[in-house]
Amino acid sequence: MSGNATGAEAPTTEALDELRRALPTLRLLTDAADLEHYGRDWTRRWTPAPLAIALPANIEEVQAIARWANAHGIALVPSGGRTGLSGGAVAANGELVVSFERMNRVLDFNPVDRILTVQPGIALEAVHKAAAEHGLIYPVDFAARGSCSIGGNIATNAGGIRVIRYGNTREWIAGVKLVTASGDLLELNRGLIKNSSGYDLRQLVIGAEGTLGFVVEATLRLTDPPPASQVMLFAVPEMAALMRVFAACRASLNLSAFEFFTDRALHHVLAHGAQKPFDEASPYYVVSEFDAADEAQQQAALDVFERCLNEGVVNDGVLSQSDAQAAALWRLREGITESLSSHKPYKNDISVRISAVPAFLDEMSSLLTREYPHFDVVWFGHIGDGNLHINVLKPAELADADFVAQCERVTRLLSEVLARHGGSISAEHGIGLVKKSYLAGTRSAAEIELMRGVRRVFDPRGLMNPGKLFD
Ligand code: 2HG
Ligand code: ZN
Repeated sequence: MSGNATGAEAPTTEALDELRRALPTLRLLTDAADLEHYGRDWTRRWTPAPLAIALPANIEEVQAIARWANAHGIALVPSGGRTGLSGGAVAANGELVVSFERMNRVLDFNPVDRILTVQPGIALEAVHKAAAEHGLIYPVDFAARGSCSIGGNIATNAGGIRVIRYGNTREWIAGVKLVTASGDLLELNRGLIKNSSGYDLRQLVIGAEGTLGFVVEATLRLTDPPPASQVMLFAVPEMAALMRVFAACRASLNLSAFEFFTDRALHHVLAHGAQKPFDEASPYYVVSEFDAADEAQQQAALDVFERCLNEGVVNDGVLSQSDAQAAALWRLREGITESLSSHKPYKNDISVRISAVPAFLDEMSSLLTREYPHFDVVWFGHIGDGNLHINVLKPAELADADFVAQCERVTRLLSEVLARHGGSISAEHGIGLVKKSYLAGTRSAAEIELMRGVRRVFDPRGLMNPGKLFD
């Protein structure tokens, strides 16, 4: 199509040329393959169509990009590892993608403050390694650790498999530097432990999905490594037993993870090469990890297992005897997402309070059985935090759009059940494009109006990741 046909192409081409002139060292990509690669995350519902991809090397370049975008009214989409599952990093409307891929270094470690300062494009796993070099840990962890970036973790307040002990990302962010829509640089909290000086803008930015500005540096709190641990896999005979096993584990063990999955999840992960844990199938499984540094703690785990067996809330169990065995048990849980990806799953990521889990599970399970009689529905997740993942697999013969439409109808019903149980439509993946039409089931109209107001103050023209979270 020629530039004259819509009248829209020429101004953006000129604007890009101006950006090139203003920042001659800025890396800019415009090849079709790059636009496609950087224009989307792990969701596959939208066709990427960004204007171009900028790969800044430093904060000054990000500031200059924001000023340029403001001058030309061009929207910006931040991009980290693009492992997001809510469309938060999708660029489908001629936006400039700002990839933090080149800003991926550790900048500083302070042993007295026990903080690590990093650039936003660093992978979570690289943060783990950097912390380990100093004999410490950054405790937020999940399966996408090798590819996801800290910037993305902050944008979604990522949770993962250790929340039960350590909390979500926001607990570990001691400070962020933020480039705002106007190109200003804010230093939020500066690593302080105590700072009672008004609104905590750092916390506002965490979980804002890039809509209040882009994080260009983060200061992460580190902590001591945990004692030696063991992993136990339980086979659980019925849904109602899951939270009874949790109560038994929590009462006697120092838990660092309590995760569950169903037989359908196990089926897919085994088909993907994992090792079968039990001869007999059970409808539910739990992976728990707990401190097992001495004989007393190890014995406590065996006692819990025995009690659960006697009470009939578990059928069977495996206790890891080595790191390799622990890793094999974890693979059964952590390999689920990958094992499902070829089935184009429709995903829910929902939460309720721990105390509400049993009643919510009952209602949710009747809803899903009734509404999805013919689909393969896979449940798993962080049940010890009240966070469940539901993946509905697309039958091969069904068109993508029809499948999504059917699942959206059920999500609306699910959102009503969640509202009745005081839950959230997004526990840890963010709202992005995927869940914005359900936000009103989780947040009140007054809250959403205030959020919009905050957004207007930070970004009056709505150029920072527009269309994500809300319109
Ligand atoms: C997990 O807990 C991730 O494994 C991904 O949050 C969940 O694929 C999903 O639905
Ligand atoms: Zn998860």
